[in-house]
Amino acid sequence: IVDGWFREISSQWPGQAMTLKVNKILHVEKSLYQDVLVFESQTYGNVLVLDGVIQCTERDEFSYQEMITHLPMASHPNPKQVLVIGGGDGGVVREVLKHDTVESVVLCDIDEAVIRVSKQYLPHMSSLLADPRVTVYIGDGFKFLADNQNTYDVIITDSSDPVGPAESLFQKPYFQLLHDALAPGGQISTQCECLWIHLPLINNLRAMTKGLFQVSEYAYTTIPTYPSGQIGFLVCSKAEGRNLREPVQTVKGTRYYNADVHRAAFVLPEFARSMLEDG
Ligand code: AAT
Repeated sequence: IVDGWFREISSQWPGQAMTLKVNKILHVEKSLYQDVLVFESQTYGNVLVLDGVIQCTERDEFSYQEMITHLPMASHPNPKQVLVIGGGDGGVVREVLKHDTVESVVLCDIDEAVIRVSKQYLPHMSSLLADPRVTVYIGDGFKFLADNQNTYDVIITDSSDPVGPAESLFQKPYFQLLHDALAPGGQISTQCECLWIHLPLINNLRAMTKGLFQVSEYAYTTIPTYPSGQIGFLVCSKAEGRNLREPVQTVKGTRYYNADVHRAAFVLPEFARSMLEDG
């Protein structure tokens, strides 16, 4: 933080950085896994930062949390058992519980500090972690999956970037574990970075998941406080011929997501479409 401004400088997005005006620093901590910072910003509400990277702000989190959740949930015929890897702020769990079909949600985040500070400073995201349908587990998502097979209808990987504790969550063995942890007909979504900055990474993951799943698609959303104002998701299904682009569930109470936004999220600009679709 320099002169009252937080700057998100990282070699993951060379030569550019989001900057937010800080009103007040609320929490600073070195957890077992990462540097944790929470500050009150001038115009984006409270902001959670891990290892110098913005994870969410109260003003725009709904775009990301709704889209990473409802793209796989609303295109599944009957999602009952749901697993969230990462997502310790609770925002994705809040969105999962908007589906009446859901019987249980397990959240597995590696870092108890994220859950603890989110309960204190991000109540609009974390409050449903106390819902009786929710089980919170602290541990590595990779290890958790290895112990749970053939179980979940939907698995959402709401992870930080592939530098630090989430590195293994962007590699083939992890996607194999995701595949094996799904019940028949199950599907996944994963945080999958930005078309403007990480196209080669996205292309590799897309090609790899096409070999593992029956269907693999890339979709994206707009969000001011993630690098370049955009972030995408890999959405994959174990069900042959499943049309991930078409919602079959209605979702109420959203602010970004609706059925047309769902369909549009899979329509890619030509520079990305030609690379990801034509190979
Ligand atoms: N909900 C939006 C914010 C996130 S949270 C990312 C979470 O992933 C963090 O709480 C972190 O503790 C958790 N995490 C990291 N590695 C692991 C792991 N191996 N197993 C389980 N949880 C993990 C995403 C922000 C995206 C940022 C885009 N630039």
